[in-house]
Amino acid sequence: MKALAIDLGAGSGRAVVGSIEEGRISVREAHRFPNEPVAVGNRLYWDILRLYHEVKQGIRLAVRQENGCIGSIGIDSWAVDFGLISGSGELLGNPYHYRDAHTADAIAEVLALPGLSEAEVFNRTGIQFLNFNTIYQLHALVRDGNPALAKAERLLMIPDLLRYFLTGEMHSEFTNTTTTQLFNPIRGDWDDRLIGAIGIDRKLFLPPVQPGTRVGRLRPEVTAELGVPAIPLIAVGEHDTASAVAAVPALDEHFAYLSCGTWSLMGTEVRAPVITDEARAMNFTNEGGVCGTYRLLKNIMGLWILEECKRRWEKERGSRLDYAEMLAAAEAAPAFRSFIDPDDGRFLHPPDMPEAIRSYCRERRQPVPESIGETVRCILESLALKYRYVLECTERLTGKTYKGLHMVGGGLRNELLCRYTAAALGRPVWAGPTEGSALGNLAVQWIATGAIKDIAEARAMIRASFPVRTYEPADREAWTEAYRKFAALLALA
Ligand code: LFR
Repeated sequence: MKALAIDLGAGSGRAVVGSIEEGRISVREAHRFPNEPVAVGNRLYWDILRLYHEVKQGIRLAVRQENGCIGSIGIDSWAVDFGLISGSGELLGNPYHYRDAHTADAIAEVLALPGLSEAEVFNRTGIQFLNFNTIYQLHALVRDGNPALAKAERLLMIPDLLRYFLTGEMHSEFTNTTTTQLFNPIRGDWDDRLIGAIGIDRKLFLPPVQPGTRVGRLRPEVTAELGVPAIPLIAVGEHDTASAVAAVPALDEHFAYLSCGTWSLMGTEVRAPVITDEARAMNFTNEGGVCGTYRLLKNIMGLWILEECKRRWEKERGSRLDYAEMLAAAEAAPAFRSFIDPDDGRFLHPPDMPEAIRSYCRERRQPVPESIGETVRCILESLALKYRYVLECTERLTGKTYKGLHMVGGGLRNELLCRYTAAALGRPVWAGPTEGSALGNLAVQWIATGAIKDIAEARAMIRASFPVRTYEPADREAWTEAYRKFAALLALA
């Protein structure tokens, strides 16, 4: 039976139909739509009703194109953002975008609350400190006297919310739940102490359901509107990164991955969260995974920096720029001239990304990248070098050595980045599939319906069905020297 994955990314959403024939998986995009956040004054929102409208169009088109043969639906999206639901079941306002500036100082504010400290929050959750985590967003709403919060009965993460609109049932999916930094993986439940400390009512939070759980069917109003049957929904790894990791075509039990898109998420899969002082010092996270796993990883700012530069340059030129042109200019630019720390806070949501890069280089007394080629080269080299650092941190935390790196996600289309990554790591990169999250979403649906036995079989099938391209390391000496400079610049231990 075919399954439908709704996969929402920060820039676009897709409805992807997956099929299995003779042990091979194939995918087909039934619908793609833009996801454009909306700025109102200094606030930044997701256009959630438009997204819901497009999700419905995706379901309608997929069912029509497949002659009704869609057996189940799963939804995944970015993490940490949420909607608040009233006692009468209505959405109370537009969800904020995680790049909204209201949480700029929120980590320090929360850690200054009575009884809280960095160690306390990390030991209870195992989650990295990112200022947009749900805990800090909720704190900002309390601090600012947000009126919706006072009326809220339930909190639903973005995929939970869209699923609720489709089915009328409210559930809190586990992988996304963990990204709130309010879930305690040791106790296996929401952390009452943290929820109380930020002044939030415990009633907002539903017991988490594991990926693979059946979570309702399309409600009658939806089936009537779209002219489709009452298709069941399955909770998948609803955090897109959980789905991407589920789709890593690794044949070994221990492997390192990089999910490469707007964000770069790098780490490994573990059986139990690694909650140690060392993990906290490196600001690693332990997010929930599928099939009883955890994802020990770190967020790296990723191709967002490049996408934002592109947006800015296109605005300045008044015409479109294509990636091939940008990458060719980068290759022609001089190597290792200046580096940035991609995770410097200034790159989270600056009004002018190329200027943010120039200001970083100026402050560090490095040559300032001016042209498109120089800037792109600086971004891609810096990302690749940061990957080396994070991979080595992962090895320190697990005590394992990884022979190479699996890269999945749309970012692999950037071949220059794959090449630089292999060179910076001094190890091979196995790049593919580009479909990361949508495939992991489908895999969990198929495991739930019995079409695939378990996650190991799913990964082997993905490996057999999609090309994986190997990039071998090159220019070792030059990259080793570049890493030494990069590590000194960022004062990496
Ligand atoms: C990637 C991702 C990351 C999360 C970030 C914000 O798409 O889901 O895992 O940290 O978006 O939600």
